[in-house]
Amino acid sequence: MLSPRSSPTRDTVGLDGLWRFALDTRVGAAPWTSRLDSPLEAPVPASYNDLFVDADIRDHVGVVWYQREVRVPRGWADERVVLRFGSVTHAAQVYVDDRLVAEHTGGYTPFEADLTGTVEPGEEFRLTVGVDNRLTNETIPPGTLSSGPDGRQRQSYLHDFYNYAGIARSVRLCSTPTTFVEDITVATGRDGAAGMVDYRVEIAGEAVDLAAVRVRAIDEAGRTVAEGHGPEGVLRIEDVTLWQPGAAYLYGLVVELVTAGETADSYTQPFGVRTVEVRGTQFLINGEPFYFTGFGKHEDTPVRGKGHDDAYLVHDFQLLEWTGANSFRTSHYPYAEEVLDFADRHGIVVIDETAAVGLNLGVMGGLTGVPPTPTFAPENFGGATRDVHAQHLRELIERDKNHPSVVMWSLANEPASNEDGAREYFEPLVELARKLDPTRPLTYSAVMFATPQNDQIGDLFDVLSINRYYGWYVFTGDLATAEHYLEQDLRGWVQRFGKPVMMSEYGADTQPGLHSVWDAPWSEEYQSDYLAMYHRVFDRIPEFLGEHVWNFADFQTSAGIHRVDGNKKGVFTRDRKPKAAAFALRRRWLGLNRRKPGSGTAVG
Ligand code: BDP
Repeated sequence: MLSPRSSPTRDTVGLDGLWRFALDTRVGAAPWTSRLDSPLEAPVPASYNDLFVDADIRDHVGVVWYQREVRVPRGWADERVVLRFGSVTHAAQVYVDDRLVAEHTGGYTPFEADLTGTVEPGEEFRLTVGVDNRLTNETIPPGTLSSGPDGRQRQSYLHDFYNYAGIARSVRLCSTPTTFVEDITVATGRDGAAGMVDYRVEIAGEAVDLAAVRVRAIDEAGRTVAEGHGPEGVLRIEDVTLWQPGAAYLYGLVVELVTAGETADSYTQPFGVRTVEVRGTQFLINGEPFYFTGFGKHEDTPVRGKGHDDAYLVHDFQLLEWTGANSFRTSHYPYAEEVLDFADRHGIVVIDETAAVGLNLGVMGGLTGVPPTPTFAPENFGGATRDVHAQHLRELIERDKNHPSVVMWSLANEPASNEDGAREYFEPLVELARKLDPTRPLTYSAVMFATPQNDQIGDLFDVLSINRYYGWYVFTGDLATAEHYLEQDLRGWVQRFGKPVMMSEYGADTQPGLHSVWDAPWSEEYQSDYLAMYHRVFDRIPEFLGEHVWNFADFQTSAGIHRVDGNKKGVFTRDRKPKAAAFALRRRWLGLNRRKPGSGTAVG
């Protein structure tokens, strides 16, 4: 799915701002036939949960309504009119006046509604969106609904981050010609000093048979560097400037549809020329070994929840650069498209993760990891869950396939890969991902109950990403014992699978301002010592290809006795102030990047 962009033949109108807002429990189930009768207004983009001083809204389980009026620009006669949502968490019903025009399930991927013929240029229509935050065995991520003694629904889920909901990304009204570029796929390679650009264009609409496709690649100065004709082909860019970690360079693929000698549609797709490959135990970008330094992140800020915010985007990337991070994982769901565009432009490497977090009933078994009922049983996460997971994967790859910053897909976070049924569940998803994108390696993040001895899926993937909390959830405060078991564990993965291994999570909750001369959990010193212990182990393992600390910043969680106002494993606080560990990481990563070629961060 193409990102909305204006072009000589396309316009976009932003619909962000304040919308009328109401809980369905207060206004009923069918408000789209009229104006929402509610005094509340909610900003788009933002999660709605933390906006109001009202526990009923924060804890609401079910549907909320958003509404606003939209005027279609006068000049859009004879155009195709499309409404485009960056995301609605987790399911949406979209009404134009009293007509249902789109439904979508999956809270972190975009969707569109074609309004051509439904709305009139120059006229106003009432746009109403029902937003459903419920998670079940047939949503990704999954969750469980129950009802309390007061008769109200309760939601539980198998991940710790708070289930923020709402219209968290931008909404746009877009025009395209009636014969239009529907999709573009770009894959790049190298031939000596030249860049090879494999492209495929899909077109749709009224006059598809009459339309010819013309493409050209332009460099950052706008100069044409290669040209081609037809819906598929290979362009050759002589003396190509590669997209490199820490040194981004983007070309544009200008795609034009020509009918009767006229440009019917025009769309420019940014792309970078780079290669990605796992060879032996190395991760190669442009043929050079790449060592990941960085974090698992969250889309999480005060008040806005998971709403996209450009100010935090810019600031977070500044802090990534400051710490010497060259990469991050979009734990535990696809992030806003603006984030990936920014990573493309600034040379930060991304591991792009699906929203499949919590496919693991073992977490309910606590530290024993013994599930009360098998995770992959049909009544839990069976074929229906997998179908939704597959659909989500399709939407993710379709959205993000052209981002040079995305170097690997992560299919799930901490699934019960140690349980029977895991292989049957994951094998078809791995096949699907490879079919949809043969160019990028695959990974998943392994939970602590999945060991080198009992994991059932590691051989299906290219990189083994390991989440471990030795020294935190186990051997708390005993870093010497933690170090021993961590090393044994990581070496076990290397030995069994012979694949590259990286740490996708390691971290310790830390209260800023708490200090100790002892190995005292929650102190700033403990967080630094804990990370240093992990780094000693990583540096002893040659097959190791990267370290992503959990987490970049503190984030909000659901209520729980082991969380005090959220998860505090951030190296930065929720408002992005550094804890002591941030300085320690900076020292390590800037030094490390100097030593490891291709690791990408410019050293200041
Ligand atoms: C891991 C999860 C992550 C949690 C983390 C923690 O992957 O989402 O936030 O534990 O407990 O198991 O801090």
